[in-house]
Amino acid sequence: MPYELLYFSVSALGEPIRLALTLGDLEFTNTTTKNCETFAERKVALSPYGDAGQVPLLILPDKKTVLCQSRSILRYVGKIATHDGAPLYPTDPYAAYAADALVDLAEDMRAPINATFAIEDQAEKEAARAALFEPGAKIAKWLAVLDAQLGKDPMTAVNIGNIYAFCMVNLFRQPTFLDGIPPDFAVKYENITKHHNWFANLPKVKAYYAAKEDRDGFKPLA
Ligand SMILES: N[C@@H](CCC(=O)N[C@@H](CS)C(=O)NCC(=O)O)C(=O)O
Repeated sequence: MPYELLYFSVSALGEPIRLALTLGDLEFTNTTTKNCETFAERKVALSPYGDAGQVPLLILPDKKTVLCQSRSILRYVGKIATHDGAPLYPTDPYAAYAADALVDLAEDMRAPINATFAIEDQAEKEAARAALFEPGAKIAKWLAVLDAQLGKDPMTAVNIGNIYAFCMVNLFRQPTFLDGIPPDFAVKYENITKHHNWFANLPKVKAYYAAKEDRDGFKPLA
């Protein structure tokens, strides 16, 4: 019986979960607003938080248990999914800490974009987003830290930290559904680029995105 993920068709917070399920060969139904007419109703009915519920939601194969909170779901999947015989969420406490810290760092980098969703004027919104990538600004600051951290990563262990970092950088990489992101923002980060190419070329990752037209930013760089 497959898992079911409820999320929008965009990458964002659902993508690390999709990728973890894929890397772990765990079959899942990818339910989105594009292929499910009752998405909004199901979200409210299924969410442990009721009316306040958000997506992503992961419905377990028993069809009864529903998980919410994207990074908690990712850790759950990481504990049951293995890649090349190793769990995506490491069992060694220090390795688990390092993977968690990478998730949290990538989230620190992503989170400043949230405030821009409320800006109604399109030009103002795009300017606010571009400003986040100016040297020293909120996203650029954490991109530099992420780049330095990835420079210390041997890029051999496939785990939830690497999955989350890969997905959150690529959330901003062109083509992205987020208007206003500077197209070349990632070019200067050598370790992020190296990490991207390592991860995007993992056979299961490469195969997963090869078939997807709307995920060019997740494919190996030319
Ligand atoms: N802390 C939550 C945040 C989830 C969240 O912000 N979900 C947004 C989409 S990215 C959502 O469901 N928006 C629609 C809604 O609130 O109804 C998580 O990490 O899962």
